[in-house]
Amino acid sequence: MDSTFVQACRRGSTSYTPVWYMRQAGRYLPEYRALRESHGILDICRTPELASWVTMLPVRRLGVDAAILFSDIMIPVAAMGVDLCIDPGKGPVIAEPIRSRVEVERLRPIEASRDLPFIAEVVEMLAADLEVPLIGFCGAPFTLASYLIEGGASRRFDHTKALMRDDPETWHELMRRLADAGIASLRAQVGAGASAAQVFDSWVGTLSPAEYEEHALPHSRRIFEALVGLGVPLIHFGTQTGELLELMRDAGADVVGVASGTPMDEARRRLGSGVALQGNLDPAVLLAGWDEVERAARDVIERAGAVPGFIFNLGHGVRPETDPDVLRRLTDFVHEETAK
Ligand code: 1CP
Repeated sequence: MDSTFVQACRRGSTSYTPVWYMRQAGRYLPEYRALRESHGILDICRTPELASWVTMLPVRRLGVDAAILFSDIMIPVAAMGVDLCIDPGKGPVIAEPIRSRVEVERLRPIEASRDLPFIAEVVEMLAADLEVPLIGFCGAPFTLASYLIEGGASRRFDHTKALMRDDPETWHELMRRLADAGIASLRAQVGAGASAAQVFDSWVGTLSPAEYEEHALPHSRRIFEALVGLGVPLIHFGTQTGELLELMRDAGADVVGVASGTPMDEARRRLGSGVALQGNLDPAVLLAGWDEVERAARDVIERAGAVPGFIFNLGHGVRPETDPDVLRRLTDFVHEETAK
C-alpha cells in the first residue's frame, strides 16, 4: 500500500496529515554542520555514502513522513559543463555568467548514467534503507536560469529579465536546455527508486503572470509532461507566487507547494479540489516560542480544512537557526492534531 505521504499527494484520505520540511537535511542540524567542516557541499552531493547519511539524519530525528534527497539544484547544471561553486553564505556562484547565444550553446546535454552516476547510486541506497518515501527534486528552468545569468543569488533579477525580454530566442533555448537537464536528473532519481519528485521554482515569483505564462510556464510544463508517465506524484513549488498559483497549477503537477504569503484556505479556494496542496507555515515562526509555533501550525491546519490532499510543510526552507527539537515537536503536534 502507498505511504501516507504518497496517498495525500494523490488526494486519497489518510488517517493523519503527513509532514516533511523543505531543507530538512540542512544547516540547522549539528551533525550536518560537523560534516561540512571537512567536506564541501558539492562533495557531499557527489559521494553517495555521505549524501545518503545526510538525507537520513532528519528522518528519525524529526519523525517526518518523507525524506528529501540531499543534493542541490545546481548539480545537473555543473554536469552541463558550468564552472560553479557553492559559497556557504551566499549559495551558488557561477564563474562566468551566461548571457549570450554562444554561451548557451556550449551547455552540454546531460546523460544521467554518464554525467550524474552518483545520483542513481545514492537513491538506490536510500530506497533500500529508508522507512519513508524519498522525494527527488530538480530546479525549475527559470530558477536555474536566474543563477546562470546573474552569476549567483539575486534579488532583482535584472540581467535575467533583460535577456528574457531582449533576446527571447536565446532565453527559450537556455530554458529548453535546463528543462532537459531537470528531466534527465528526475528520470534518474525516479528510475532508481524515488517515490515523488518536486520541482523547485524558488524565485519565479519575481515574474508577473503574463511574463510567467510566456517565458517560464511552457518549459516547466514540459518537465511535468515528461515525468507524468513515471507514475510518481509530482510537486511544484515556488515562493512569492501568490499571483501565479493558478498558472503554476496548470503546469501539470499533482501537488502545488504554497509559500507562506498565501493563506491555505485562499489557495484551496483558488486552485479547487483537483490538486493536492503542500505548505505553508512561515519558517520564521519556528524561531519564536512554542506557543506561537503551535498557534501558527493550528491555523495552517484549520485553513487547509478537511479536504483530502494536504501535506503539511513550511512555506520555504528551514532556517539554519532553527532548533531541531522544535521541528520534532511540530511534527508530533501536526500528527496528533490531524489524527483526531
Ligand atoms: O533538505 C535539504 O537541505 C536537502 C538538500 C537541498 C535542497 C533541496 C540543498 C542542499 N539544496 C536544495 C535545493 C536548492 N538549492 C534550492 C531550492 C530550494 C529552496 O528554495 O530553498 C535553491 C534555490 C538552491 C540554491 C542554493 N544552494 C542556495 C540558495 C541561495 C539563494 O539564492 O538564496 C543555497 C544557500 C545553496 C547551498 C546549499 N544547498 C544545500 C544546502 C544544505 C546548502 C547550504 C549551504 C551549505 O551547507 O554550505
